[in-house]
Amino acid sequence: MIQPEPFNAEAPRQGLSSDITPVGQHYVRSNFALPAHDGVLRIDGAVRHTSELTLDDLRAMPSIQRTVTLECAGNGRLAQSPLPVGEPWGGWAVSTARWTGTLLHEVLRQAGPADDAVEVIFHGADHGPYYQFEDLKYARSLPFAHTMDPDAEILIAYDMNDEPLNADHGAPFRLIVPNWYGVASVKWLDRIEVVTRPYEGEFQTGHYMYEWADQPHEPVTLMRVRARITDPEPGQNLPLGPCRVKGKAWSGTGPITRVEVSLTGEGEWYPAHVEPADSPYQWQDWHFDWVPTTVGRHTLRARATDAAGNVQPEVPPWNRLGYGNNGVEVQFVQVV
Ligand SMILES: Nc1nc2c(c(=O)[nH]1)N[C@H]1C(S)=C(S)[C@@H](COP(=O)(O)O)O[C@H]1N2
Ligand SMILES: [Mo]
Repeated sequence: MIQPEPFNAEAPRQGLSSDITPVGQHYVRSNFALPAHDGVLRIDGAVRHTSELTLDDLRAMPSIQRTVTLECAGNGRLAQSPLPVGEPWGGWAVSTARWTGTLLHEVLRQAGPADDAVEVIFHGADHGPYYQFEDLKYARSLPFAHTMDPDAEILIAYDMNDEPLNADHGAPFRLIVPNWYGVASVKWLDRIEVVTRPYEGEFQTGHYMYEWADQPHEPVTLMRVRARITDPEPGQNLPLGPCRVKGKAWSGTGPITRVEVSLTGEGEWYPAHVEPADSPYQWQDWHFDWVPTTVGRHTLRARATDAAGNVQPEVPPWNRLGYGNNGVEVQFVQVV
């Protein structure tokens, strides 16, 4: 657990052992205390028809179900050096759930967005003190074209793993934005506001920004390609003989096409077996059969490549708030 109030927790190791993370094991990232939500979703701003939808209204619309891996942009912050500011996430702020909901673009189309719309702001009901702000509400925007793209399959979700969304994950409804870091998937959604100017709120331009040393700052968007070793555990004792190294890999820019494993620091990489994706937005299993021939300490590294050609770097560029750390992990095991 990162902190009890507001509750923030990584997934336990078992949360990455199957395709779907059980609800009680899914990581939780909440910036503020659990909010009261009046059960109404307002759709307003630059639209022809302002409307108010309830959970029943959303459930009455056509529903779709998508399995989506969410990762916090701060996942892996602890492994960056020097240590950036922010919650000390290790490497388990990533999980996968089956989400059921209404397609965002259909809800927006019914509202009749203005021709000069440029972005859509998603407001959460949660709020509280935040750095220099006495009482800030959680809100993030997406480019208008992305929200209206049927292929983006952005959901207003109300069920998680076939159960009604619980309080920690955003009841009664939340946004789910496939391929993007979790920050875009606004929980406790209570207002969808179409705007004709770029949104400049704190969660858009202050936090959840890559503050590069030598390039203009930019908001975090798509999840970066990454592999995790889930078995064996770090420091685990293994008997001499065949061993299956297992893990998960995911990316916001296309399916994983390759995972390689290295057994020394010298950079000889061997191909792992990668399972095809069951669906486009979910992590993939990989494994590597290894036969250690000497007792003692051995190192393991895993490196993923995605369909867009992105490869995990050894050391990703450092940024002040420590986002998007997809550096190759090093772990050791003891062969005894
Ligand atoms: N309203 C609201 N939505 C939010 C947040 C929040 O603090 N408030 N946190 C975001 C972040 S940073 C992440 S990583 C995901 C986490 O979703 P989860 O808690 O369901 O895993 O929710 C996002 N949506
Ligand atoms: Mo996050």
